[in-house]
Amino acid sequence: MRFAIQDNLLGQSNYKDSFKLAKEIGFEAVELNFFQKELTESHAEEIAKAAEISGMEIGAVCGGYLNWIADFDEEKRQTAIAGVKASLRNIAQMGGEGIIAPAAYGMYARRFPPKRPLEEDKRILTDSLEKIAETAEKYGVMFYLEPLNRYEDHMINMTSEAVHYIDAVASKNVRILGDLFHMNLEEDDIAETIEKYSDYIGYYHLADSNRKLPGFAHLDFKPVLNKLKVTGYDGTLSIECHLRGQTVEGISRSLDFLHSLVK
Ligand code: LER
Ligand code: MN
Repeated sequence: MRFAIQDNLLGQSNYKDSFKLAKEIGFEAVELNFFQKELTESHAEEIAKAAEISGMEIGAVCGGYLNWIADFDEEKRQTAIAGVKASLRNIAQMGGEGIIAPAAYGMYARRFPPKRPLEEDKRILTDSLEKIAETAEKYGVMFYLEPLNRYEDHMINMTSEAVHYIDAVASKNVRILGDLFHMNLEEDDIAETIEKYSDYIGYYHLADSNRKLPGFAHLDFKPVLNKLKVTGYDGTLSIECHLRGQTVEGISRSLDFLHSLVK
């Protein structure tokens, strides 16, 4: 397994400095945060150059497209699919791992009267994923479907709910992303989920219980990292969190904490 961090947490103004700093701290890869932002060819060139100069690996891109792949609005959904496809091509060119996307984000809450029948939700999302899978396979990059907690996404909150789509799409280039912050809110037992769905989960986001740096709050990382170790997880574990005033020193302490648990 390799540890990564999202570039925006490093507080630098360009990719070259971000990658250099991530390397100095001890990360093996950097994940790019492109939340609701398209990743263009020129971004890809700049990122590839920064990776080459710094000797840093490129993780996945979180975002890289506009709207949501299960958007209620058909035109917006098509824009999201086209954006994901274009970014997948650029990501392949820059040597990145793939793209990360939830089904939907902040669109609707299950407390409201149904906006789209569940069966229609499923049909729409499966259709988006099938189209995306084709492109991911063509370019040899990954698409990671990310369950989010109930306050952010009304469609997929638990790993078990995402499994249905991975089976339906049946592509080796489509897998689930397990985000510990969301898992901590939604799963009964994170370690058990990791084991049960080890063939489905291909990437992790790391954050503590309050979505701050791992090791700074009360999520018990020991059984989680131990389970990843014993199940032979060999993918990326990428820090995606908010900072509470911590800078390089805090990030460094967090990485040391994570390393100490997988020794
Ligand atoms: C949003 O809460 C999140 O976890 C991101 O990784 C969205 O893809
Ligand atoms: Mn996440």
